[in-house]
Amino acid sequence: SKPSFSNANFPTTPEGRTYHLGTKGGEVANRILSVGATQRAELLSKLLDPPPNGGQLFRYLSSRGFLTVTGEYQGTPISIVSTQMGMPNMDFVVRECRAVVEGPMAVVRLGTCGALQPPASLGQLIIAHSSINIRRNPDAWSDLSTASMLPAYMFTLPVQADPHIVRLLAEEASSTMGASNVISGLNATADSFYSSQGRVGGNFDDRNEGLIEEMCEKYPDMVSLEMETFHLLDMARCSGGRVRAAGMCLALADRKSNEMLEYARLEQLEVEAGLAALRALIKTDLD
Ligand code: R1P
Repeated sequence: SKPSFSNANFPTTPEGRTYHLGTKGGEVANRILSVGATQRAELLSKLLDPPPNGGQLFRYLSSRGFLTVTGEYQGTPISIVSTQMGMPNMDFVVRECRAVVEGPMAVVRLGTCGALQPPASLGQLIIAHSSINIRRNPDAWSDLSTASMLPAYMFTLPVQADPHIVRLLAEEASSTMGASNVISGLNATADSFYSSQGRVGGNFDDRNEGLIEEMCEKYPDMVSLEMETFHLLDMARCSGGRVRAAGMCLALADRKSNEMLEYARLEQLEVEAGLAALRALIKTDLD
């Protein structure tokens, strides 16, 4: 049967389950690893400590497809949350986890991304020391006579990741993956996998043929392109210090050469990067 929700401002069930993630107090740890794919959440949940007495990890798959797995890593409570794709989904994850967790929180995103320009290359783990947001500006397509003067894509100012977590991620990832496979730089979070990431195709008037070159020219240290990190960092910035956050991504695509990483290699890299994320999360100072 469908649960009933009250309070249209922030809907919850009578027992306090949130509207989209479906979790309630006591089910989510204050250290969270956010990953895009449910399969990645399942894979990384195998790295958590085996529950005592042959028990099971806490798992909740919401009707909207968000999976939360909660357990411990080396004795410290951790939740792994599959966040799906894009900024609205990251918004649900940060806000609805924040609503059910007590005390300070740390959130690390482990995603996949496109490698934009050197030193980024395929298969690397790219840690975002900061991120900008790139979005398509629909007004540029309006019927107004002035529309052609508007930029088709807009770039925000950068928002910083938590420097303490970034440092821990870099240290831990260098040890699980090898320092030469880990870089850090400016990330860009786009509002589309296609238009605002400079992918060109014939079906839509995207006006993005020069977008990749424009990004590289404007931001020489921009290394990764994906769809969530900026919003996570922006939410942390607006949390009054109650959410500390950082994001990192495995480079699955090379946006200059158009090469893709062999999928068979991804799982091993996800495990190595996932271990680094878990180790950094348990070392994160939350006081
Ligand atoms: C697009 O294919 C998705 O992959 C990347 C992008 O940010 C977007 O969510 O990250 P994830 O692998 O974490 O989903």
